[in-house]
Amino acid sequence: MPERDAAELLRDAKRVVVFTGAGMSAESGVPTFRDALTGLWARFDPRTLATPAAFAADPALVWGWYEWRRAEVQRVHPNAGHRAVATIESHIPDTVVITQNVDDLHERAGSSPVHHLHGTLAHPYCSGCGEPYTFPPEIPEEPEEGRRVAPPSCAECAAPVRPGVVWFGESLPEGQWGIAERAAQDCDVFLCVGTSSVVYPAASLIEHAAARGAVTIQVNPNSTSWDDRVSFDFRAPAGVVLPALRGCLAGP
Ligand code: BV8
Ligand code: ZN
Repeated sequence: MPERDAAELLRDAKRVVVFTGAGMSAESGVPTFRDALTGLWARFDPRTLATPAAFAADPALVWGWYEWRRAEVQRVHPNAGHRAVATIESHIPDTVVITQNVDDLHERAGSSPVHHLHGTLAHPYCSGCGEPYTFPPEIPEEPEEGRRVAPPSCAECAAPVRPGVVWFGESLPEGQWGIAERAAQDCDVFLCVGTSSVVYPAASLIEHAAARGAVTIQVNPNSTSWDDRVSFDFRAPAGVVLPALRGCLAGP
């Protein structure tokens, strides 16, 4: 039974990487990058909106999009998949959680630290001088269809504050990328959950792990370019497979 074999390998692993993408948060109600945008952003491709050029061209449109996503993330909750990751971490101390997601659902499920390769919605900063910006405490009220929201101005230099995420064409946070690359090269088991594996350099991590002979486990209800290259390919939602794997960890 593949789950048991994969779980046995997971249970005997010393160093584990859990690498996640938008699919990890799908069962919490956070749309993936595959899901068409709605409302004000329906006519945009997220890959064009998540760029410095889009922010320069129309800061209120882009800031409004991120405020809408931030409000949504604060409305939803971690799912069974997020919770299973946190439990796997408690069973296997040398587990490194690496995500492409800008939400804080892994942290809210108890995972720590979580290495965000593409930044987070929680840490905006000034687009001019880089000064960190602290959001007011209240949860943003964003209309379902979204709206333009002028970004706040930096207290230091008055330049517009930008979302604390990595946009296309921008380099990844060096520290986080270094940790991720080393972990992928050193792991025994690489769990790849809810990602289409198309955005680089993040998508190269599984290549590092596979090249080093790690056991690679894909969890995705849909096909990706890794289907016939991984050790185990679980074609099902994260919220189903990860609790099953965690369940096997407890041992007979
Ligand atoms: C850079 C933050 C250069 C913002 C994001 C090599 C080859 C080709 C292109 C490139 C290359 N190297 C660089 C590029 C360009 C580009 C890139 O990769 N383009 C792609 C599109 C071809 N990369 C970059 O621009 C990167 N920067 O290279 O800089 C540089 C170098 C030096 C100096 C200066 C510059 C930066 C990329 C980061 C961009 N920011 N996010 C924001 O969120 O708004 S990327 C963003 O999109 C996400 O973070 C994520 O990474 C990606 C979406 O992918 P996924 O997470 O996989 O989600 P997706 O929706 O695609 O798929 C969801 C999956 O889940 C599906 O497979 C689905 O089946 C599955 N699923 C659904 N439900 C479930 C599920 N799975 C499990 N359970 C379920 N229930
Ligand atoms: Zn500034």
